[in-house]
Amino acid sequence: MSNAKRASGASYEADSIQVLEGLEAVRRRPAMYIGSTGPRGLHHLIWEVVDNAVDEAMAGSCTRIDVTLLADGGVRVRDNGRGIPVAKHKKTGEPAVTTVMTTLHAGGKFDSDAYQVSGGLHGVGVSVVNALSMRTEVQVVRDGFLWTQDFEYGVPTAKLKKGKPMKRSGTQVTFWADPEIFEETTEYSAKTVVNRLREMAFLTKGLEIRFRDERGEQPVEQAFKYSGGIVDFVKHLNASREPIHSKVAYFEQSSDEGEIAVALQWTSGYTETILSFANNINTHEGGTHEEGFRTSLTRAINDFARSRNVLKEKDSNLQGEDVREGLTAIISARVRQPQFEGQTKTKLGNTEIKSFVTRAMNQALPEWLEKNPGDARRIVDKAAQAAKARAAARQARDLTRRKSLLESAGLPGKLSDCSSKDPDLSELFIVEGDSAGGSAKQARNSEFQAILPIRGKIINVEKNRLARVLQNNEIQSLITAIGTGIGDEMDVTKARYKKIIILTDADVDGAHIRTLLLTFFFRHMPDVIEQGYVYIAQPPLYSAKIGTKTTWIQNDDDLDRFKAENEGRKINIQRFKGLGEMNADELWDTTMDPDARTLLRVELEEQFSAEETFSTLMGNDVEARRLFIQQNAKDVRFLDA
Ligand code: 0RA
Repeated sequence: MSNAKRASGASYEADSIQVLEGLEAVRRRPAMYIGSTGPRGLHHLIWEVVDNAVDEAMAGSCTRIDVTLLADGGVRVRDNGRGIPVAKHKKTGEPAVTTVMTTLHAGGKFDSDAYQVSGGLHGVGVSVVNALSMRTEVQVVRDGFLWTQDFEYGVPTAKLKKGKPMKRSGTQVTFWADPEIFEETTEYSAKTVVNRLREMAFLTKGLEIRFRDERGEQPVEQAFKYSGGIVDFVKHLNASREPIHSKVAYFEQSSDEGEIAVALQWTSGYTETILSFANNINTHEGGTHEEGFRTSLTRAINDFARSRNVLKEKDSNLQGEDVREGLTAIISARVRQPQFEGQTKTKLGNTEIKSFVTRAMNQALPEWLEKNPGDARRIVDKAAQAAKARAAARQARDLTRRKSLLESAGLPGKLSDCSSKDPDLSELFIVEGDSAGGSAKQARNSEFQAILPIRGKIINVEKNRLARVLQNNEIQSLITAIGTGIGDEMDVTKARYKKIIILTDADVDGAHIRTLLLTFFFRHMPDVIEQGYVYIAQPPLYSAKIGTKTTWIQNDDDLDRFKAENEGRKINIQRFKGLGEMNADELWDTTMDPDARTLLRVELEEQFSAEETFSTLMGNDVEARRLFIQQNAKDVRFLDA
């Protein structure tokens, strides 16, 4: 049923055609507003309302948020903020709350000073939640009274009602997602909600967020409140680790560009856990705030190491990865007009933020190191050890490489292996199609890059028994080439490559093959994903030629930018349809050269259980599938920075 049709039955105010058009647009293309209509999009409804409440907290007007999953499938979000204004809205002549609930993009605050989330999928406004719900009830306490209004499919069923006198203020939004939009499921995952609420509480110091799940036999409750904010976040992440200094380092600074807060603590382990956020959005793909932080950190630790003679004059600098070994850090930036870029719009693009963060950290980090010389010494010693270990590992690898050069029997015929036998250095490109495989083979650096062409669609491991799967030639080659074995017997330390790179065309078929491969890895070689060995190559979509100079362009946004930058010049733009259209040199320059390429690392998201994710992935929803692949990929360009 169309929105307009529903409105004629449900609305007292079907005259507001503009409203209907806005809501109709949301209902027609929900994925444009909330990313997908799968589980991720469904949960997005909750985030949208909670984000608004958290904005109130950041404005200093809200101390508590309650999120309840109701037994009947609805969600209630209540806050003690200022309450959505109820006075007449100048433009629409109706109560502001009605406008906020029914007008696209009017959902945000009216003041422009706030650090609002724009771009990305957040910040689209509560009207989107309303439009995609079969029913919504809003209660506002403001100006001394309770105010209520109900909606169906985004359309008011009656005017805003003034209720009894009430003190204080706040907003309560209760909504029931429309199962005709969320066809796959309207069931929320408590785990997903709890994780996000906890994260929000960490990021908003002092804010109390309570969760209640009333869907089971017994209600389940959890409350989050962290007076230490991101310092507590770091402690939480390090709870099962062994810190090498007791106090979490914390820095914050604000300026015209925005605000930055960083908390960090090193542990005796080897993993690096750096989580970054911009306006409370997890910037999985990193960006300028993270870059600025990394640059400063490497520099500060090196400077300190030199000043204390841990590094002698002849020693080369500690590398970023040495410095970050065992580090747990949270970077939280607030930016007035955030630009979210990247495959999943989770990469902060504001260039002014990089220099702002670098400036702030270049001052704060050395100060902290000087003030805490004992801690600083342990940190620097650890980094120096990491650097030594790195050098020693390389030597050991070189030895084994020479030894095992002779032992390459039993490998699949289609594999063009690399000469290196050192997994740390070796890369396996799994390439779609024989012709692209041929180009890749020509293009590669055969020292460390192996090529395995995959022909056609590989078998769907979700839909076939293992025995059958194992008869498949492509799968056999894959298993032998990688060397870990599969299932219970898999031994990830036997991996012959620590980069397994999927290189497929940037079209639907390519995406499908990539999905099949990822599913195979997930089901039968989960450790290679967990270890972070699996990557997705990023061949360019366009080449742009000005005179004799060719620029490779990854996506439409970049293309627009390039056009704008070169206005007035004659540009010859070519869109690649597939890998086959690129010659070997082009493939090397754009996609395979470690110095120039961008790889996306595939990571399983913690928020959704893996089972859930893969059922989405292998369902029929192509949109949701594409989202998984992109959203679980991490831009690894900066890992080496
Ligand atoms: C518009 C303006 C103001 C607040 C809000 C909307 C608001 C929206 C939501 C959604 C959930 N909880 C909310 N709380 C507030 C600013 C109000 C003012 O300036 O007084």
